Amino acid sequence: MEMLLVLLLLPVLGSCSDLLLPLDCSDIHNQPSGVYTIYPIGATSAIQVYCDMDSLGGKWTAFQRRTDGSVNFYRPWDQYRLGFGFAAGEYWLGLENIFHLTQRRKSELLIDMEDFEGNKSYARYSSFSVGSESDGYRLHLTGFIDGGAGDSFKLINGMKFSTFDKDQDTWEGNCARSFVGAFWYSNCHDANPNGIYRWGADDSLYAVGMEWISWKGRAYSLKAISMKIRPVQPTVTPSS
Ligand SMILES: [Ca+2]
Repeated sequence: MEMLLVLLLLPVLGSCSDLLLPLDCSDIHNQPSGVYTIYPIGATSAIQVYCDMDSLGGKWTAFQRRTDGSVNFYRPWDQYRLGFGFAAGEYWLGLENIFHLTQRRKSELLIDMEDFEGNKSYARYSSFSVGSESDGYRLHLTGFIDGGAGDSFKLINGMKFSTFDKDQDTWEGNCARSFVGAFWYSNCHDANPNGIYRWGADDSLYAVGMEWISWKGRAYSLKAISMKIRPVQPTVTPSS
């Protein structure tokens, strides 16, 4: 009888587990930092991401991660739209995924960074979202909270995303091409997280490195930087 009950319940249990697919890292409970599979756009959208379960309470979904210069970030629009790299190393999650994640859940943003002397710092914003592709993946960012790095994202609120082959910045030139990256450039930047990976202090080419100027200036390329989001009010899973 018990066996029969279990068999009868199996289809129900199966459909329940579909509903519990993690949308982002905040749906993954009591696990260490590392690579997990999330489903930002439903059951057929499985994608691997790095979840930071340690910083400031954890549950952060990294959508950008630079650690060692192993992945080339100077890429065209289509690749920034869909994502590239490796969740265990360096990657960009893709603008379409970031759009869906931040539309479905009101999110905050954390930018963690590290220099080559082992110093760490961060900046945090209490509200972060990205618009649709038809609006150029326009960024909405407010509520700066200083973690020692200062605010180098002052210029990016309201900007559209630009790559070397899609100039949507507010400068007469092409910021992505001139500063060898891809970002929500304005006229052009105070931070270049997707710029060239260089090894610390280097002023040979102006502002092309992975900079965060309010912490290390324009002639210093960071050792590591990561941009992460978390729902402002994490979804509470009803206990059974
Ligand atoms: Ca331009």
